[in-house]
Amino acid sequence: HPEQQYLDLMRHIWDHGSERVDRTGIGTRSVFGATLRFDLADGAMPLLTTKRVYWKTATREMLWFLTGETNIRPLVLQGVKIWNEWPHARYVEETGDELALDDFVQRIADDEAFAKQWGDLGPVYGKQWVDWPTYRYRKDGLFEQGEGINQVAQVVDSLRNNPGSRRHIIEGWNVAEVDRMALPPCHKTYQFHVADGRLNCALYQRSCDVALGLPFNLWSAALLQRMLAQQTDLEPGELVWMGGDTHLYLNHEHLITQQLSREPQGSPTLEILRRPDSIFGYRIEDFVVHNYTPQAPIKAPVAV
Ligand code: DHF
Ligand code: TMP
Repeated sequence: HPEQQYLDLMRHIWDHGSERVDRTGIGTRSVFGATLRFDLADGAMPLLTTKRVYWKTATREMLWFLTGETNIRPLVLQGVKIWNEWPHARYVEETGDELALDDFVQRIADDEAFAKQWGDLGPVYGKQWVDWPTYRYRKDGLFEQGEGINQVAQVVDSLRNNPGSRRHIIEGWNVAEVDRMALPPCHKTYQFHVADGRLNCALYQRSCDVALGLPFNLWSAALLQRMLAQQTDLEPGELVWMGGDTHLYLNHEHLITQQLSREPQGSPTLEILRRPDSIFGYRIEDFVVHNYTPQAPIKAPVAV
């Protein structure tokens, strides 16, 4: 079963990873460099069955990236909670107001001006993907802002018009702006590749929370690949995931023990019900998952 790769990676890190102190203070066991491969033929998706993965949440996040949005408010209004901790931490730190997370999130939902001031993550994925900033010199020697670059639109264009290219890349790591991001991009580089009428995708993830982040990241990468394949009339090919610092947090032991005691079951597939006019035209209702009968969810705290 393809999911066995994930479970083997988890077991390997837990048994043999180097224990190290990390930014969050929780501590991790970590290996450097890991690869997973998934064949997306016939609708197959890397959706874990050994615990329930909230693929609709991950899908909403992906659609939010594609809008170029970096404020959590649209996610909050859809009930998506996965980015709430980071603006909340910044709010508490900068104001000294010990507002509880739930109250902070409620205020983001209710108060647009508050959300504008405190809900933004900085120029993260969405911004870099569809509006990478450019600058140009004016005649008088001063800089002015040029037009933003839509990397996603450019990749659709290059896949259609120059499929043999080795430059189909979407990059999140804007060196000049990383210090203004709430979290510098983890899934930082996507490269696409066309061979034999199939669209392959490689994702390089510089830092990977294997228990909480990776199940989402695998789904999302495959989803993006499927949408791009549909838009460019290619068959979905292989997803190659590569991790840099690939780790398990020490406070995830209960999740790890429980998940490693389970066996993968069934092969979920994704159906896309409609073909929108553009890569930016997808809606949550367009996606249906078949054959997904996961085992119970396993909750674990996210390291902030
Ligand atoms: N920080 C850390 N330490 N790990 C992450 O995975 C992570 N991911 C981020 C931002 N910062 C991060 C964005 N993605 C969850 C999943 C993905 C995600 C953030 C959080 C998460 O908590 N998942 C839970 C609950 C899902 C839900 O409530 O919908 C899970 O059980 O999958
Ligand atoms: P770092 O910036 O210090 O590497 O911390 C980021 C943490 O978030 C790290 O544990 C990796 C994790 N992460 C994922 O695994 N996937 C994601 O998509 C995101 C945003 C974060």
